Amino acid sequence: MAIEGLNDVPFAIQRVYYILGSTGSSRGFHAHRELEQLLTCPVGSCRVTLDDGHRRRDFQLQGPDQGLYIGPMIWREMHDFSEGSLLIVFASAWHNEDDYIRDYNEFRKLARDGHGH
Ligand code: T46
Repeated sequence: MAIEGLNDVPFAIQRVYYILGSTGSSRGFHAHRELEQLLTCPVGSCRVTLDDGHRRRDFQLQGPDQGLYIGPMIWREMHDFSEGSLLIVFASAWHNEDDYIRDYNEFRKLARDGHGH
């Protein structure tokens, strides 16, 4: 699998990390103010819930031909990892805790007021 920044994804890739999934674990539960990411689950599967402050939608990720782009100010949760699954994430910036919004009520207010950035 090959991913090219500014070609396959609409941003320059500055960081890559992966999450090894195990049954029963959930991750995420936050939004990013500015970060852009592409998620792909080339091995196994997981379900990603996205929320823009107005509505929620679930995406099932399974296989290397699927990628999920997540722009700024989107709440994300990852659920239902299959045992031994591999979620690879390509990100537009280095890790920065200041970019996180970890409180859902704060996120929803900012998103609805359009003041996230
Ligand atoms: C996201 C979803 C899809 C680092 O030090 N460097 C890193 O690059 C990352 C990703 C994390 N960390 C540390 C920060 C925390 O102490 O690892 C710990 C767990 O991070 P976080 O709570 O962000 O983990 P996840 O798995 O809930 O979320 C991750 C990404 O961090 C996040 O940006 O959108 O995957």
